[in-house]
Amino acid sequence: MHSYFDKATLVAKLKLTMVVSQAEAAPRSVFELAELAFEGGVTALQLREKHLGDRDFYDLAKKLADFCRERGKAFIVNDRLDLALAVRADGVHLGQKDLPARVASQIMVAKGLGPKPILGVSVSTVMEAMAAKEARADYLGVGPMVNTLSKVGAQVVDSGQVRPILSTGLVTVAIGGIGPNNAADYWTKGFNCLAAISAFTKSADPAQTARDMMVGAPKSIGW
Ligand code: TZP
Ligand code: MG
Repeated sequence: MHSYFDKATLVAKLKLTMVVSQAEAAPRSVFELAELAFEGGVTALQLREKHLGDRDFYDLAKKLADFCRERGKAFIVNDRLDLALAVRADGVHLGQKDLPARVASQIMVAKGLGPKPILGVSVSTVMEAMAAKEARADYLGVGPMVNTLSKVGAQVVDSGQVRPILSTGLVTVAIGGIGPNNAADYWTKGFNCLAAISAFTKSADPAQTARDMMVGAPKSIGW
């Protein structure tokens, strides 16, 4: 564990994460959608914008960071360590093609940046999971668990990789094709946290979706 938080606290923070962009949230705003999802028990918001200019990204991230802080929810920025630091987000989430996690860790512990923010890394194999651990990641975003329109073309996690990935000892967040109908399966498999895009963005009642996805979640992490 390398972030400011211990494992149990990190699990509580990321327990049910809504990942979202403005386009995916439409016709709602990200703020409207987040308010509904938070009401149902979503604990964290990850902003995942792929096509915004830097200034627009910064302005949105800054507002969302304040919005989440006021509501006691974690705020994670996808892809952009610089913007995560600039808006004092709780953390950054990096993929296999983003800034290497090892480099992000070095930057984050550099003098003057305060407590190290949470570092999450997307993985789909145990090799990637081991490398993320070596690079001092705090949690693993494991997915896609099944094919999903939200990340077309991504390699689905082989079922045989799940157990060894869970054994790395890092906090695990399952993602990809997860919603109210199958969330309980992932709690049963032993993931600490779940994350989703379309389950929330396409829901007529995101608060109820969040409640439904929490059914079967373990009360404690058993560490
Ligand atoms: N990383 C792995 S799968 C995925 C991301 C960002 C997309 C998840 O979207 P959905 O709609 O919850 O399947
Ligand atoms: Mg990325």
